[in-house]
Amino acid sequence: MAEIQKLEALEILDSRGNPTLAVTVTLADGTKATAKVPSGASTGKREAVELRDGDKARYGGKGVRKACAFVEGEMQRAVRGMDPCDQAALDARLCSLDGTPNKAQLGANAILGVSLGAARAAAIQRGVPLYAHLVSASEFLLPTPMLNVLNGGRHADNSVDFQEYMISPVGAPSFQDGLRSAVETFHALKSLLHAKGFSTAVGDEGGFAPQLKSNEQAVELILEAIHKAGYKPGEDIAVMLDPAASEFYDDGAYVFDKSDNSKHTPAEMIAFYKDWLRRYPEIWSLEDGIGEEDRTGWQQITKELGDRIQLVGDDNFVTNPALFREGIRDRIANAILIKLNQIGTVTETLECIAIAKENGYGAVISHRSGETDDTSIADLAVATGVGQIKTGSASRGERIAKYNRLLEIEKDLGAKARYAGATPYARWKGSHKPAEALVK
Ligand code: 2PG
Ligand code: MG
Repeated sequence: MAEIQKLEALEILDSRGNPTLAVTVTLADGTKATAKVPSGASTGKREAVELRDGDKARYGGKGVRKACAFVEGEMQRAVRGMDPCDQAALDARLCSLDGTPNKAQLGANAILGVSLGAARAAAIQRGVPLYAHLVSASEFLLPTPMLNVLNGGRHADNSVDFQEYMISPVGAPSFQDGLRSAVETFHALKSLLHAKGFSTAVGDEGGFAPQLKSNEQAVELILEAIHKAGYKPGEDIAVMLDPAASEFYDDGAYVFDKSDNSKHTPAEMIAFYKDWLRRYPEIWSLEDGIGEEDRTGWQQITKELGDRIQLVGDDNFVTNPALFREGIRDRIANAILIKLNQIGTVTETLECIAIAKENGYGAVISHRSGETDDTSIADLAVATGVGQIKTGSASRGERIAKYNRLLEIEKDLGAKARYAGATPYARWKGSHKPAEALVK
C-alpha cells in the first residue's frame, strides 16, 4: 500500500454558505482523494470542537483558515509515511497530536477531513468502492432512508418547534422503489401545501418550511400527502421525528417558543409524545424527544416508550464512544444517531456503531444540516449494514447527492443488494398497530 505523502486543505463553502474544509490526501503512488466536512446547527454541547478562526473580518468569524493550516502543517508532518489502510493507527496519531479530549487543539473539522480523506484514498488505491473498503457487516444492506420533508426548529424560519418531520419508505422492496415512493410523497406534500395556501419554500435540509398553525398540523399534512401519493401511512411509509428538544429545553422546562409559547415539564413532554403515538401510530422513530441535559427525562421516556418505538439519541451521545457507553449504562434511548463530524474520526465513528450492535441498539447514519456534495455517509451506511440513514429531503443538491450515491451502490451490488425496509424496526412491530395499547 502506498503511503500518505501529502495533505492539502482548502477553505470551501457548505450548503448554508459557511466556510468548511475540503481535505485532499495524496499517496506516494499519486492516488488522490478528497473529503469535505459537514457542519451542524443544532449541535450537542459535548460534540468535538469545530475550529473556527473567530476573525470577524472574514465570514463573520466562521473562517477555517487555521484548521486548513493545521492540516497542511502539523498534521501533514505527523501522518506522512503512514499507511492509509491502517485507519485505526492513523486516527490514533491524529488524536494524540491534538492531545485534548474534545479535539479542541486542531479541530474535529480538520481531523475529520484527514481521517475521511485517507479512507477515500485507501479505497481508490485498493480499487474498491468506499463502502467495500469500510465494510464491517457480513452483508451489504441498503439503508432505509428518512427524508426530512418538513423543517422547523433551528433549521427554518417558521412557526414549527420540532426540527424534523421525516418520512421513511419502510414497506418498499428495494432502495430504488423506496426512494421513489418517498419522493412522490414529497411532491404530493408540495401540491397539498400549495393548494392550502402555504409556502413551499424549503429549509436547510430541503424540507418545506411553512408557517403552520401547530406542530401537529405537520404530522396531519404528511399523513395526507402519503395518502395522496397513493401509499399507506405506517405500512408503506412511516413517519419519523427529530424534535431536537435540547433546542427548546431550558431550566427544567420545554418551551414551544416558535409556536404558542406553551411550557411543558419533562413528564408533560413524555405525555405529549404518548398522546401523539396513540393518535399517530405511523410514527416509528423519535430522535432527541428529550433534551441532552435532561438525563432523568431521557431515562423516563426510555422506560415508558423504549419497548414501543425507536428512541434515537443524538445530542446526548454525540457519536462519542465513552458518552454512548455511559448512556447505555444509564438505560437511555435504544438507538444512536451517527455523525462523523461530531467525533472527528472514522475509527471512533465505527466504534460507536460496533457498540450499538453489541448492545442491541439501533444506529442511524446521518448528515448535518450544513452539508457539501461529499457522499461518504452513503457508503458508510452500506458498509456497516445499520439499515438506516437520514440525509434530508428530496431537494437541494447536497442531500440528493447522498441518495444518488445509494442508487449507484444498489446498482453496483446487483443481486447482492438487500434493502433494510422495515427490518430495523422489527422488534417494535405490533406495538405500532393497535394504537389503544399505548393508552395507560
Ligand atoms: C440533527 C442534525 C441533522 P444538525 O439534529 O439530527 O439533521 O441537525 O446538523 O443541525 O445538528
Ligand atoms: Mg438530531
